[in-house]
Amino acid sequence: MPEDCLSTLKITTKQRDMLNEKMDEKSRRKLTNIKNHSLHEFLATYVELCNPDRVMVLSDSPEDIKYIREKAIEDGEEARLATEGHTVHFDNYCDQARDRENTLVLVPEGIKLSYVRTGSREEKLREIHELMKDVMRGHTMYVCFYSLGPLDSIFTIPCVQITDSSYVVHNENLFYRQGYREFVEKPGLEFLKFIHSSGELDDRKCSKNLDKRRIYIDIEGNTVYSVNTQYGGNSIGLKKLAMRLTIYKSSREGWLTEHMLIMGIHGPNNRVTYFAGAFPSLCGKTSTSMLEGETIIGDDIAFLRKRRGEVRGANVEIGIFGILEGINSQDEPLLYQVLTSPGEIIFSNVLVTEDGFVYWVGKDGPVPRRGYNYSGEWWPGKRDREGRVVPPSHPNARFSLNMKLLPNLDPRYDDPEGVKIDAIVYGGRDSDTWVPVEEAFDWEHGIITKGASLESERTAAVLRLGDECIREFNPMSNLDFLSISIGKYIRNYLEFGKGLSRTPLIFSLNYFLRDKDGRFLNEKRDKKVWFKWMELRVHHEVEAIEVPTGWIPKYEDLKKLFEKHLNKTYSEGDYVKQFTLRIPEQLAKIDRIVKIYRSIPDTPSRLFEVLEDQRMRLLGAKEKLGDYVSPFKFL
Ligand code: SPV
Ligand code: MN
Repeated sequence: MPEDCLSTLKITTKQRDMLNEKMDEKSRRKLTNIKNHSLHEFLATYVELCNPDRVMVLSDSPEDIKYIREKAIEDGEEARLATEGHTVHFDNYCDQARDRENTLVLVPEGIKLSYVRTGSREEKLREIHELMKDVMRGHTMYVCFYSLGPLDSIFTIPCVQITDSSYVVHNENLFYRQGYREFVEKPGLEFLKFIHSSGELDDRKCSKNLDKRRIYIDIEGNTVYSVNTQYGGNSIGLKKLAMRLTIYKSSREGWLTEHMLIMGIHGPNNRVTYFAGAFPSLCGKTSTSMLEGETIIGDDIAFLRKRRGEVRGANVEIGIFGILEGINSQDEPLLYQVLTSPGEIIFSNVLVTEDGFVYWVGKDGPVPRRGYNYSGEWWPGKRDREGRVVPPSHPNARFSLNMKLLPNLDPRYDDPEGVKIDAIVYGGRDSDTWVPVEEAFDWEHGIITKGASLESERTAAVLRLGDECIREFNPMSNLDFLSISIGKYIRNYLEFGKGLSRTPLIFSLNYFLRDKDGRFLNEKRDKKVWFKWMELRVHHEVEAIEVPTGWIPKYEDLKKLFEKHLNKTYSEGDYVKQFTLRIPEQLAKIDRIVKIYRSIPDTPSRLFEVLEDQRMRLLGAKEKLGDYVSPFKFL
C-alpha cells in the first residue's frame, strides 16, 4: 500500500503525514475502510495532541482480539496466573475505585445541577487538553470500535475508544459487542467518543501521576476524557463514563439508562419472567443476577425502552466487572465455580500466591502466608504508610469476564428486541428501615417511595473521603452517573410509566436489615425466596398484605417458598422480625428524603404529594397500632 493511502481522509497534510508515520499498513487499511469524517478528524486530533509512538487500529477479528490479550501481558499491565486463561492486573495503591471528586460533567459556565459534580466546559476542556499533551509519548494508541447494547437493534449505540492501555482494551473486548463492522457498513455513523490515557507508568505499570487524575464528561461533544488512572471504573470508557452520555441522550428521547441488572426468574411451568434491578455498588447486584437456578442477562447497566406498550430491556454490556470480596462456594456457588475454573478472566487488585493462584478476602480456604497484591509484597499484618492494615485483596478487587463463560447465561442475552421487563426492583444497604421485600402500590408510588427514595450505607466502590458508614441518598442507585438534574431524571421516569399496556410492578428489596443488636435478620440465600414471591405477584398467583408503605408477603406463602426453594423452615418469629413495620424509621426516612428534594429546584411536585400521602398513612397506623407493627396486625 502506498504511503499516501490516507489521501481520502479530509484531514490536514500534517495530520496525514503523522498518521502515515505512526500506523502500519494494516491499521491504515482498517481506517480507510471506514468512511466517517468525524472519526478521522477525532483520531487525527488526538494523535496530534497525545503524540503516541504508534497508532493501532483494531477490528473485530479474532487475530486482533488475541493480539490485545497477549499485548497486555507483554506490556506488563497484566501477568499470567497458574490457571489457564487467568491474568492479574494491579492498579496504583491509591487508584482502587471510582474517583468521584475528579469526575466532572462539563456544563456551560454558571450552570449548576444539584448532586451532579460539574465543571465549566470551557475551562475544563482547556485543562484536560493540557494534561493530554504528549501524554502517550512512548506508548501505543489503540483505536477500537464497539456497540453499547445489542447490534442491529433499537438499543445500539456505536462507540469509539482510544486508549494507550492494552488492559483497558482487553476489558472492553470482554465487556462489549464489537462494532468495527458497523462502522465499515454504515458510512457517517454517529458515535460516542472515549479517550483515555494511563499517563506515565511506574515500575509496576501502574498510573503514576494520580494528582493529575481527571475524568471529564463532555455531554455536548459526546466525548469522555480520562487521564492518569487505570482503575476500570475510571478508565473503561464504555462502562460508567458512557452512562453519563446515554443518560443525557435517553432523557431527551424518552427512554432510560439505568444502573440495573436484568435477569430471568424461572417460575412454574417453565415460565421465565424478566426483572430489572437497581442496587448501589457493593450491595449484592452481581450476586443477585447470578442467583442459582435463574438466568442472567446483565449485572450492571440496562437500557429500557418502550415498545408496543411494553417495557423492553437490554444489557448494555456482555461482560461482568464484578467485586470479589466474599465470593465463596457456600454463598455464591455458581460464580465461585466459574472463577476457579480455567477461562479468560482478568483479576484485579487481588492477592497472588507464590504458586500463581489468586486469593481474595472471603474466598474458600486459609489466608495465604505470603504473596503480592496491590501494595506490593504482602504478608498477614502488613501495614501501609498510614499505619492501616493492608488486607490480602482490596475490598473493591474485581474480576473481568465475558458472560459466555457463565453456565447460567440467559439465551436471550443478546436479543436485538431486548426482553420484556415485568418487574423492577430497588435495593440498598439499609440496616433499619425497609422490610426485605415489598411491592409498591403502582408505578408512581414505586418510582417515588422506592426508586427516588433509595438510600444506602456507603461502601468501598468509591474512594472514601471520610466516615465509612454514611447513609447516602442514591436515587435509583444512579446518582453517581447522572448528567442531568435529578428533577428532570425523575420526571422522565414518571413519564416513562405512562401509556404502557403492561406496567412493570415495582418492588423494594433489602438484604441488609438488622435487629437491635446489629445482627443481620436474613441469610444471603433468602433472596431466592423474595424473587420467587415477586415472580408469583407478577402473575397474580399469590396474595399480599396491604400496609401503609405497600404490599408485603403473607407468612404462609413465604413459609411454603422457603420450604420449596431453600429447604428451610421459616418461623413465624423470623417473619415478624423481618416484616415488622418500623414506623419511626420510615417517618424519619421520609423527612430526610423530603428535605433533600426540597433543595432540588426542579423536583416534580407529585413527588412531595406521594411522600406526604405515605407519611399520613404511617401516622394513621402509628396512632392505632404503635411504633413497631407486626405484619399480622394488618391482616
Ligand atoms: C460499580 O461500582 O457500580 C461498578 C464498577 O459496577 S465501576 O465500573 O467502578 O463503576
Ligand atoms: Mn455498577
